[in-house]
Amino acid sequence: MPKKTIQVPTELLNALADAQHVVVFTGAGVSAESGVSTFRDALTGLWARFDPMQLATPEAFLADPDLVWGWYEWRRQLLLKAHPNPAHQAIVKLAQQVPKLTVITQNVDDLHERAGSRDVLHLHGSIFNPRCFSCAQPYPLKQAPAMRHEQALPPPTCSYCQGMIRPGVVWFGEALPQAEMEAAFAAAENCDVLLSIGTSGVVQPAAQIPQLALRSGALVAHINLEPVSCQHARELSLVGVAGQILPLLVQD
Ligand code: BJW
Ligand code: ZN
Repeated sequence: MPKKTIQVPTELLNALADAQHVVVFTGAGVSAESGVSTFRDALTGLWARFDPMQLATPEAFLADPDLVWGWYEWRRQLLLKAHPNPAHQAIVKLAQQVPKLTVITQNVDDLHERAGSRDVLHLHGSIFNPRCFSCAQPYPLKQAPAMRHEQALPPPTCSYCQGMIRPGVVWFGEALPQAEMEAAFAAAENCDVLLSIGTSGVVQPAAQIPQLALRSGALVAHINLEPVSCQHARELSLVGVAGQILPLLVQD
């Protein structure tokens, strides 16, 4: 299929050229072209096949730890095989072309880091940093048996308190990590341009970040497969895949 021609608004290119501080705020869509499933896309999203309330809450983990741990182990193994895509790479390049760039992600993968981004603020934790459910002691991941599909797997046990090891992600009803949250909100309030990439913008409190940037006078550009409704004069929607649009925002 021929690639769609995308016109980047001059207003955005000019704002990026003049910006002192750019914030890149990402969601699952930025990793979609790496083969990582999003959550809410109608046919391919994880929540089309799995019930978030049975997998992504502390109550679900306590009710069926093997189901939840096995599901996350399966996703972790898929992520180990994935590679950063042109969107992750363009963000690294953009960081070299502006005085300051902060990456804030809702993703639990490490594809920004593997592309070369530094000091990424992970609002929803990391699938690679499990910890004890009882005493929060970090757990060094060991190689698990290879999985070809999702399957139940008992979680390992904490060597300090014998508690169950849980995935290091933020589940529904849990607080976001405070330091990351404060740094992310401060960056949004102090940036000139915010790029909101591949997020449905429905999960709180992360969804407030573009709004905060707008209220602080920044230009906000949404980059998404779907048009994003823009209520503000300094808000733009660029429709298309992130891996095609992001490279158009950086110089070769
Ligand atoms: C592309 C593309 C391409 C595709 N290019 N674009 C009412 C009821 C119950 C709860 C609540 C409620 N109202 C508010 C809440 C709270 C809740 C919440 O917001 N729920 C809403 C869903 C209703 N929030 C919380 O519970 C948070 N905690 C909290 O509020 O705590 C309060 C508290 C304070 C103090 C003490 C204690 C508590 C925590 C939220 C945690 C979210 N966790 C998850 C799972 C992480 C672990 C895991 O990976 O399994 O995080 S949910 C899931 O959604 C994941 C994501 O990070 C997050 C956001 O999703 P994202 O990234 O936007 O993905 P999608 O799939 O939604 O969108 C992808 C987009 O990309 C789409 O728009 C596509 O079009 C686009 N796209 N391909 C460009 N190639
Ligand atoms: Zn423990």
